[in-house]
Amino acid sequence: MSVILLIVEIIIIGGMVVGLYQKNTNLVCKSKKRYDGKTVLVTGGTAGMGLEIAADFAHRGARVIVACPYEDEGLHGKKLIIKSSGNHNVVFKLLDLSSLQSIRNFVADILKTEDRLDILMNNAGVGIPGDFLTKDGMNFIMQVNYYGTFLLTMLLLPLLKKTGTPSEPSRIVNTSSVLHKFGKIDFENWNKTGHWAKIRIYGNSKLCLALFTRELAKRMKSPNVIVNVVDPGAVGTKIYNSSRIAWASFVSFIFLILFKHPWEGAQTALYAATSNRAGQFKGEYFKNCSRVRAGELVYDEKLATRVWEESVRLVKLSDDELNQCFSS
Ligand SMILES: NC(=O)c1ccc[n+]([C@@H]2O[C@H](COP(=O)([O-])OP(=O)(O)OC[C@H]3O[C@@H](n4cnc5c(N)ncnc54)[C@H](OP(=O)(O)O)[C@@H]3O)[C@@H](O)[C@H]2O)c1
Ligand SMILES: *[C@@H]1O[C@H](CO)[C@@H](O)[C@H](O)[C@H]1NC(C)=O
Ligand SMILES: *[C@@H]1O[C@H](CO)[C@@H](O)[C@H](O)[C@H]1NC(C)=O
Ligand SMILES: *[C@@H]1O[C@H](CO)[C@@H](O)[C@H](O)[C@H]1NC(C)=O
Ligand SMILES: CC(=O)N[C@H]1CO[C@H](CO)[C@@H](O)[C@@H]1O
Repeated sequence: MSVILLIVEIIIIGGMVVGLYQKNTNLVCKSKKRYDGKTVLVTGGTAGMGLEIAADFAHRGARVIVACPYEDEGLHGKKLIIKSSGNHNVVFKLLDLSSLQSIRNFVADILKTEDRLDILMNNAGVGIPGDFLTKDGMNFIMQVNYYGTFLLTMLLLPLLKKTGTPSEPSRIVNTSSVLHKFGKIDFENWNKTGHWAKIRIYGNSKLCLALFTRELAKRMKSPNVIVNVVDPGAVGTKIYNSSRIAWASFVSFIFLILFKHPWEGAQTALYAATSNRAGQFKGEYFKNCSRVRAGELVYDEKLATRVWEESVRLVKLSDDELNQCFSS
């Protein structure tokens, strides 16, 4: 018992130190770029950092689409964004990244209603709510944080490519985490349940995201789309409360107070999406509004290619769909 208490204390004190340091030295996005007449999609733009990112783009005049799996939460988020920005061009659409079918339905709907997509903010993600299989037979955390985001990105690429131009490329921003450094790629076991500690699954999913960002940047010959990945740092959101452990609520309460505010956490993603400087990079990793080096595994090109191939197979992307992503 006392060992557990000690661990809890270490987590809390460690969290306080890291959180306070990051919060007090957090850089903010300085770009004032306007997005009138442009369209931005923020997955999970209904809570936490996503809500801040969506509201920021609404302020900048964009048409903003937010997407999450719960109607009530989505409509509530939409209302908050309209209220804070005064921009009424905000749309909510249902999207459950833990279901391949839901992603396909969502994209079909987007292609019907939207004639352009300038920015895709892959923000949605879960913490460690549980270790179980989805109805697609994949590990839930991996599917929401990685496979789902992968499929969504690939299906939207043709529209992003059509919208972007060489002088004003469309942009994709993926959200990883420092925990990708503890991730491992193990193809035999990567969609299994009961095999990993849950925090490891989260790390694996974020490592895959970072690897994919590099691989996609490499494969993307078109100058019309650029892709990067960000680490927001330690941010006080409900993501820390998704575990059903008894003290998670308490720990998450501490984190809410000590970690960055979601607005602060959103700054690096906004930087990667809007700044001219970030727009010069492809497949890179950003933190604290600066380009930094990710974990070593992220630069393993062979691994990235293998992860790419396995992912294409797992999410059942057809050859035809793949061709549409990369044909010019
Ligand atoms: N907070 C941190 O310290 C931290 C650190 C590193 C990286 N990150 C990453 O930052 C991103 C944003 O996290 P956050 O801290 O802002 O978390 P959050 O407050 O929990 O927000 C997560 C968002 O994702 C949505 N979402 C969850 N499951 C989904 C699904 N199956 N399909 C579609 N959308 C779904 C949520 O919608 P609902 O609310 O409707 O469920 C919510 O809008 C995540 O990718 C996270 O991994 C966070
Ligand atoms: C963020 O960047 C600033 C300026 O380079 C630096 O002073 C600060 O220590 C950085 N903060 C973190 C958490 O890395
Ligand atoms: C974002 O990650 C997804 C996988 O989740 C991947 O398909 C896509 O290539 C990545 N996009 C960028 C811009 O890195
Ligand atoms: C965490 O989640 C639990 C259960 O959903 C909720 O009762 C509690 O208020 C939440 N705590 C925080 C700090 O958000
Ligand atoms: C449902 C599903 O795709 N399951 C896969 C999980 O991963 C193993 C190993 O790669 C595959 O063989 C399964 O098909």
